[in-house]
Amino acid sequence: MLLRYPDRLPLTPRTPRITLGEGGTPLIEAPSLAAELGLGRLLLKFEGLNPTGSFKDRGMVVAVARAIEADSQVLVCASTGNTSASAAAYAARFGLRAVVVVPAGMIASGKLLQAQVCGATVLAIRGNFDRALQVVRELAARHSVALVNSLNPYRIEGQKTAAFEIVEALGAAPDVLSLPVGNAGNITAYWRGFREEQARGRVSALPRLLGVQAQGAAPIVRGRPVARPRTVASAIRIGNPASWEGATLARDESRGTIVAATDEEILAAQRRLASREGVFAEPASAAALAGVDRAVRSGWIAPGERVVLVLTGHGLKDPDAVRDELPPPIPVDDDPAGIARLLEL
Ligand code: AN7
Repeated sequence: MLLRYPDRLPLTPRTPRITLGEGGTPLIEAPSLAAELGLGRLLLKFEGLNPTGSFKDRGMVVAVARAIEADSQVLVCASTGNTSASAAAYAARFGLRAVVVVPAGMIASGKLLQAQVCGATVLAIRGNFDRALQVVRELAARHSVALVNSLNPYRIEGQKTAAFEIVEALGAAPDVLSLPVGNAGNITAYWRGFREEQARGRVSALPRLLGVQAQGAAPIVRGRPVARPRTVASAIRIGNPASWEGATLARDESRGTIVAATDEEILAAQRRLASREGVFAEPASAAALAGVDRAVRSGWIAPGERVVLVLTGHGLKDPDAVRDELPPPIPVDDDPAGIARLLEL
């Protein structure tokens, strides 16, 4: 990504052009869901296909490159899971130490394993993500470590490249771009990316942004912080987003909206994406579809519009979120004739 967009990212001649192969994710046509929802087109920007399985790699690579350039030895972040997996991977590959602070017992099993297997120091605090973020901010203010949360401006800069890719693929911006909102860095980044495309004359019309929070963790929808955020979508279990202002600016300038989806709607959307389109995204990502479903029903999205869903993370990161919802495998004898009868072939 640093090689692909050197003049559109905050790099200096001394910034190492590192990569784990992030970016360049596919924009996948979702014809069944488009027909069901009455949309002109529905496309899935599948960010789960980044090297650590989430969009975080786009910003992490820039933040880590600049940290290396500044001679930092230690990366620090608070995380609901994906940021820690990404920081751990880039630290492992590029010879840095990673220290990640997570809310104890609150992060998806796959994400925790990713950080551990890459050799990060994983610290679990009693308290939620918002508290973990306060802790690492204080740590970074007092010690010489590189903070790689999205408060780090290089993270947002890297993440905006996803908007460039969507414009390249479509030759225009979609009518609506839907994405989950947690700490609100990504919605801020997409808006910046689309605005930059407009400034370069690549698009005339900009998309309306549809941000989706989980009902139990919807501070922006409610207009005030949520002290004890709760949702099955652990990635976006955030009560006081760091980029709150960026999100409301993106919403208002794009004539967009930020809505809440219930856990039930999120899990149903996750199953629907997988069973109709074969794309397995984590619950937070599926919130983007739950939001579109609501917006279609309320009339905020008109029939025939062209919509892009940002699927921010891979479903395999969080098997526990779906396991209980699924029927178990059917036990059978190793007998082809019996199996054929069972299947009514
Ligand atoms: C899959 O990893 O905050 O609104 O610490 O992992 O930019 O925060 C993750 C957030 C959406 C929300 N989807 O993005 C973290 C973390 C997935 C995520 C979000 C996250 P932001």
